[in-house]
Amino acid sequence: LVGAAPVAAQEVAPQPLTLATVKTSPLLASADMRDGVDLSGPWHYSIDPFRSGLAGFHGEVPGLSQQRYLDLDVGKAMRDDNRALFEFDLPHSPVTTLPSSWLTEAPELRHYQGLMWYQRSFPAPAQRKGRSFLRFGAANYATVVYLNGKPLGRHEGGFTPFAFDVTGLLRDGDNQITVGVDSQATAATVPPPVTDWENYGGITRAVRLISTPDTYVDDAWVRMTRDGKLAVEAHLRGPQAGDQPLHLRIAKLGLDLAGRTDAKGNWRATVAAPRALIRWSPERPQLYDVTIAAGADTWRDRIGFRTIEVRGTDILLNGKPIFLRGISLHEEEIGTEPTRAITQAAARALLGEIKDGLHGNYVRLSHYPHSEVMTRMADEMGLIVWSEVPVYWLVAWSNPDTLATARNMVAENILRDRNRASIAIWSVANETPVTDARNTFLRTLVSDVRALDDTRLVSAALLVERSQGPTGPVMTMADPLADVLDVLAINTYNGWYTPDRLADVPGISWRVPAGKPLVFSEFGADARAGFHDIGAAPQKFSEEFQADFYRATLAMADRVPTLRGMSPWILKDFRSPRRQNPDFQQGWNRKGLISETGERKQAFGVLATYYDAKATPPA
Ligand code: GCB
Repeated sequence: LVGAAPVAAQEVAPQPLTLATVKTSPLLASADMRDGVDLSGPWHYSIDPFRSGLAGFHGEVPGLSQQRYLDLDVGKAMRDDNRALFEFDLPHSPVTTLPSSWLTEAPELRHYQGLMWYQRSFPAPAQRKGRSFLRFGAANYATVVYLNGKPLGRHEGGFTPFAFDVTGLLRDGDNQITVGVDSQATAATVPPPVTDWENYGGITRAVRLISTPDTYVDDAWVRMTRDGKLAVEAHLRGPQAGDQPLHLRIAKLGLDLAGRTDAKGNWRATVAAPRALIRWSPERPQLYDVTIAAGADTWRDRIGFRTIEVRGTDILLNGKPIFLRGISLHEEEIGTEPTRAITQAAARALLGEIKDGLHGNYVRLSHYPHSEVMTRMADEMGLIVWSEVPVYWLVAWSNPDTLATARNMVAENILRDRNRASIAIWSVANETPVTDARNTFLRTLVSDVRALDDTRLVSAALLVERSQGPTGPVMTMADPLADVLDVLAINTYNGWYTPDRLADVPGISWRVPAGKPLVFSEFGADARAGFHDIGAAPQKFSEEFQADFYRATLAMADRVPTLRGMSPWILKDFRSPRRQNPDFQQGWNRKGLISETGERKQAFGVLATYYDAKATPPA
């Protein structure tokens, strides 16, 4: 067979697809509060390891950026001519339930890194008015989307939302959506190929068909400013966006603020905070129903109001110094076969372990933006959040495409979540060895964060150097990025990855910049739940060793004068292909304080007791 296209009856000249970014695509802030049809449920899927559905028959034009687009409306084409050759017959392919990783359906695909096709059909809502959007909560990692065989565009990044305006493209009755998701990380992606977590390729968050009036509120940010006022910024899109009257209302506070957009559809206003306003805090996570009415559209959200700032070495929440009693968390539900499908129940169970079990007030959502289900749950349950992008270990610092990808991720994450009171810290990176190229890259991200959000703190989890001083080990932070961060953060594993004896850990000295608050963004040790060693010096991987490690590290922490919080590594054992010790790990990183099924290890109690004492200072 020579020169025939495998999928398409017709050949179309190669043409680049539009990349969906915050600049090219609708933002649909607070999209989860909008009317729409949830396309979760059964979808057909088909593996495509050679990416033939995107390339020519002989493999020409690889990669998503320059693909030729093909008529993927295979079902229709088959009906028209059943003699045609179609290698991919999605309507007859196996079915999986989305959102989730493909390994939900096919556990043998756990380590498959490549392209997967998904397809389903759905009826367009009858009597459609206004605009329709297809919005993806997240698909990991690179995505190309077709509606009724026509390409809508592509997206890069596995953890942030993107949307396409499909108003003119829906047809009455059945519509067909086809999605190609490529999970393959490369030297240029964010994160790069080597990480310490499971990649979970797939459509991992909800896909929704969202409807709005013709002119709608595309972006809105309602917040408390650093000086305690309420401020709104809104952006309208559509034919009536310019010079449009609108109202911000918070009924419970009796607030009704009228305004008008400028010629470009933008509105900004600030008012004094109503006296009755109760500020959001972990102890009292007060949220308010907020609306912005603009023409036929009403934008909604539930928002808490608080201030977060740094003064000297203190972190102040609502003007009062706070100690962040936290833990780190991967996006994995509790259970033997997690697939990164975070439901409200899963988020509640995980955050409940932190809030009620550990007496915590803080969570580090590592190492990438978690589902909006999770950040909303943190708002509701009262947990302060560290939110992070997957700029992890060694990304291609000198590659301008990689920088562009990371910058867009930062923007997508912030624009999705800047109405969440729980989020206090935006982090731009995790454990990135210092080089000039890395410093330039990360400084760009820090200034992007500040331009998008001047009400929160900026941080990054940094590395430190260990040396031997006259009285014991010395840990030194010598990272020029520290100058541009509000909160310094350090990952430290003395006694686990270092030769230190646990008995010496409390005596370790710390040399960190003196004028800023410091948090330990990580520390931890592996333990297999149920493995005990009650000897005088317990061995690694035992619950006793992990508990001793926590005791020693907490004693060390108590001696660091600028320490203002911590998020040890990690709440729950999580899947990692790097962790193959056959006796203890079996594919899991065992640094959890609970096992994958939720069993609490001894160290859980050690941290819970420590946090309880911090939460209730002696009278
Ligand atoms: C780290 C990384 C984290 C790893 C952890 C570990 O420093 O930030 O992603 O999982 O150590 O367990 O080694």
